[in-house]
Amino acid sequence: MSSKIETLSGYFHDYQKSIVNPHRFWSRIAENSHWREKWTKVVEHDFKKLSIKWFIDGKLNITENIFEKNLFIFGDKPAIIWEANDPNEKGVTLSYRELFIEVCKFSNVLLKHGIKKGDRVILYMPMIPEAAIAMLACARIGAVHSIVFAGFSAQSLAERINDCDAKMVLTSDGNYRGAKVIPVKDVVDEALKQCSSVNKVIVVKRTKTEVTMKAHQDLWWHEEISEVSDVNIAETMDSEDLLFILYTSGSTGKPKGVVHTTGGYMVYTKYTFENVFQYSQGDVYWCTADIGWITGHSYIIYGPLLAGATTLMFEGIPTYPDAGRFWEIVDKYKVNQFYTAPTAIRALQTHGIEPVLKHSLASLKVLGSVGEPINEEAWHWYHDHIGKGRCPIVDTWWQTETGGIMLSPIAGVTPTKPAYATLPMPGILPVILDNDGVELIGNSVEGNLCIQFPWPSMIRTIYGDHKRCFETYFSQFPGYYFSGDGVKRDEDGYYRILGRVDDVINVSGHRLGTAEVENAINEHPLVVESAVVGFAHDIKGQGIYAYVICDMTNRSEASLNLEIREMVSNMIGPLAKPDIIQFVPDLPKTRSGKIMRRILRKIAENDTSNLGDTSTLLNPEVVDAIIKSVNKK
Ligand code: 7RM
Repeated sequence: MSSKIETLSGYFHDYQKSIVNPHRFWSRIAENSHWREKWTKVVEHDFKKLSIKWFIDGKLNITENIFEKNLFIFGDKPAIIWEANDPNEKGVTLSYRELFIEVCKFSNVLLKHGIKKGDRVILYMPMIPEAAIAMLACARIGAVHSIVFAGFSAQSLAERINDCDAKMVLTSDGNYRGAKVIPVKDVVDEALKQCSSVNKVIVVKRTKTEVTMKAHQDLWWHEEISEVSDVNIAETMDSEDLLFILYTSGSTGKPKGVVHTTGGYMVYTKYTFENVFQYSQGDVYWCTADIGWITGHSYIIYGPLLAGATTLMFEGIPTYPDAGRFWEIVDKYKVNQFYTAPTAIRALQTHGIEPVLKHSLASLKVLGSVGEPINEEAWHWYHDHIGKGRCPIVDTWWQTETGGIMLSPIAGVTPTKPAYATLPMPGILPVILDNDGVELIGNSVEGNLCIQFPWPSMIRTIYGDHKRCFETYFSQFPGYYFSGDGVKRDEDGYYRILGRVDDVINVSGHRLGTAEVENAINEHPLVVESAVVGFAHDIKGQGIYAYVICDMTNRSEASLNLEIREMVSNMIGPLAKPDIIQFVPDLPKTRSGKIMRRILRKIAENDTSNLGDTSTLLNPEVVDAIIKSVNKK
């Protein structure tokens, strides 16, 4: 059966079928993949005890579905087109056959160093082909990859390594980011001082940055790869065997290791990739995310490669050497589908349309948006100046936990509306609940976005903490998956995401927990207490506003400000640096000792005319003091 949606009535038809009989619907879609042994049952779930299983007893290997299954058809077709940070450096194109050989070789390297099915391997790598090769090699031998975005600090890297007890780390000597070279191997060295589980580090030579190679531990990628066979037989995986762990921030505590398993993730990322972007054979598809985020996993690597697509991978940043770089690349490779984040669009918007007009962009057919709400102004700019009014925009709402796209237009099929993620993908049953858990039926309602029925690529657990998974996503509204986002269903039944309803902030499409940032700030020896909230930021979507109680004796605000920002950068990474630090005498607290963030959010947004009910505050006078200290600035 072809699973391609081609018309709006076809979409409604498939949606209906998927809801009436999900077993039959997903079975038909999964049949398009290659299974070594077929599943005996499509899905079994219990959101109350938290057990979710898809394609039960199915046996497969996801890389066999990328390579062996496709080689006869796509062998010489480009799988990955890689564009370097420096526009003058020659790029690399790997055909499906060439990529397959590299993946087999690196699989053999992993095996040679004792990595077995189920072992965890951390990737802390730049956007280079070796990162894709490493991911796929892990999947091929059944090792569980956990990619840590290479902008995270040594401290964050160490926490993740220790949380999943990783045996190996894959990295590079350095990382090119625009005009900068970041010494990533040094960060790994620093992190490993706190980790005992890792016994091998494999290093790709990328920037020729000087590094120290520790005897019996550190190995060069190019040396390792030259000594192994290019034949590798893929490991047999159960549908529910772990494929990867990806850490993400929540409203409390340390980042959580979101677990995705093999069969369901494969079926869902392929299906959504093909449909949302309406990929046709021969098209060149480009997603600008980093593989350190879920978007990179599902829609640079797995979804596109499972679909036999040509996927472009870009090492650099949108503004290097200038603000026309994205558009230059679109023209250079005749990109047909382009998928990016609103923050990138807004940042480029500030450079005006000159850099855009230098390029034709005639190859573009579909534009995508992901990571945060896209404001109407950015939507129109993207639509008019990049898409020249002829490319549909797919505003795709989903999460690390959902594994794949949940709400989105189907390109060219679903009529779009600025800032709306429009309608659910087939198989997805969104419901809107009020704060008491009552379902809001019908149109023109808003509330908490929950999902009522499981879908193949959903989170299975949090690594090492199943209870936390249940508590975070399935306990607030029993029987549902709770996304943490607010949503509106308008008069046409279209969905618009309103943003997080919890203490997660979204800075340039990157998720951060307010508690995480507070913990980092509190590490400064002079800090007594802090409270962090998000505020509307023109480019980043949300900025970070920190209220800090600090011992200021003999110290200037300016120097403390710098030190605290540095502290956060060291503890988490530069992306978590507060935009504004405000030193305050105290924080507004309820009688039970909880910080009233609602009030702090309003002050950060400069909206102090109506602060709502402050009568439950233990210390209402502090609100005035904080407002005064803002005005003084
Ligand atoms: C894919 C990804 C998830 C959070 C999510 C939302 C926000 C993502 C959209 C969006 C409005 C969108 N995973 N979000 N996509 N908000 N419209 N199209 O970003 O785990 O890193 O973040 O991002 O708040 O809960 S993520």
